[in-house]
Amino acid sequence: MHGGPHGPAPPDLEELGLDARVAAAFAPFDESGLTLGRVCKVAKGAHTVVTADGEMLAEPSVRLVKSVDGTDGMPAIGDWVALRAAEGDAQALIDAVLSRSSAFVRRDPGQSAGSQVLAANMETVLLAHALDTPLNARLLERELVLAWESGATPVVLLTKADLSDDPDAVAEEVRSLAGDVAVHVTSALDGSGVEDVGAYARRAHTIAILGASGVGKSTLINLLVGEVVREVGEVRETDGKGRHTTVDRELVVLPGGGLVIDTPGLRALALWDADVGMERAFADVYGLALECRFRDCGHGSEPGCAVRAAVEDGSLPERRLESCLSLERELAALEGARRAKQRRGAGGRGRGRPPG
Ligand SMILES: Nc1nc2c(ncn2[C@@H]2O[C@H](COP(=O)(O)OP(=O)(O)OP(=O)(O)O)[C@@H](O)[C@H]2O)c(=O)[nH]1
Ligand SMILES: [Mg+2]
Ligand SMILES: [Zn+2]
Repeated sequence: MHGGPHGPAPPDLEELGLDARVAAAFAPFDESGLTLGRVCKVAKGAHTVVTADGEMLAEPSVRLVKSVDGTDGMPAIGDWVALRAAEGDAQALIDAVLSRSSAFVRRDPGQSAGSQVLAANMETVLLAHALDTPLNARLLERELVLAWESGATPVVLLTKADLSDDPDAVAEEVRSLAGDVAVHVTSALDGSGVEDVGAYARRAHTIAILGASGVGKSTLINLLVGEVVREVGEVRETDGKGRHTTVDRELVVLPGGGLVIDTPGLRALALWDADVGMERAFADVYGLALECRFRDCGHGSEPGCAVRAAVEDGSLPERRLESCLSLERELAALEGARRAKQRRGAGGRGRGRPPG
């Protein structure tokens, strides 16, 4: 983590977001003599945790690894954790991950039916898209679903305004699929819009910036801090694939006292649990579905389908319905994969829940 310009004062955990909720979650661990800390860096699987005594390297304890089911119980950037102090040269051990106020979770690309927390305990999730390429609306829709599901408030950032002829047109396009989510247009070249983004990182509040590689996440963080604390990519022709500059996750302290999480560029964003997120992100579709004659209407050829009627009269873009149905199918497939995994777990090694 990068501190302010005033040298190594002992960290004030309240400045880092410690509040009554976290304190209450930590209380039982406090009684067992554990130390409270916040994960401020995750690099190649190594965790750095900031405590009232300063920063230290820490690794998940065997107890934690054994007790969590899947990866989303493992410590992620922004997590509050209970630490067991190191003995000798050993690293401190993370014994528990405290319950999260919010978490941006995707399906783990490396695991068939596991999940992965990309950032935790933030008030705002900034979804960054660059204006030098056409808007990837399908990706933005996914991001919005998971951002709403996270429990934090989504905000859309359109970066590189200097490379676009008509940022307003793209902002309009975003509004058409993001509902009443705030949209901000920024340019690192002249700094426009940056202050508005910084306003989300009020003292002790955490914001997380997510988006594809090369959209300018780290550049924006450097502008917010006022100095280069995060490496940024070279200027290059866009090849559509992006070259990943940021490979670690870091919680950066801003001069005004807020916190911002920088993450590596997203390559894939498969859905994880997202019922709440779907209802928020597709409130237009679900609102119409309430008027369908059949409660289980699939919005196909059923009679009395209010959603189809809205597509036909032009009030609901067909593309929007297609996105919603396709994400619903993805969630159904995920549910199937999870059930299959549970069955495998329940057989063979006998770790499943007892019957009944
Ligand atoms: N013209 C222009 N270039 C920008 C702007 N913001 C960022 N860039 C450039 O875009 C490139 C990528 O910026 P980064 O900040 O490294 O992007 P990132 O989103 O952090 O990328 P990853 O770390 O790979 O995920 C760099 O060359 C930046 O200088 C902007 O507003 N305008
Ligand atoms: Mg970066
Ligand atoms: Zn219907």
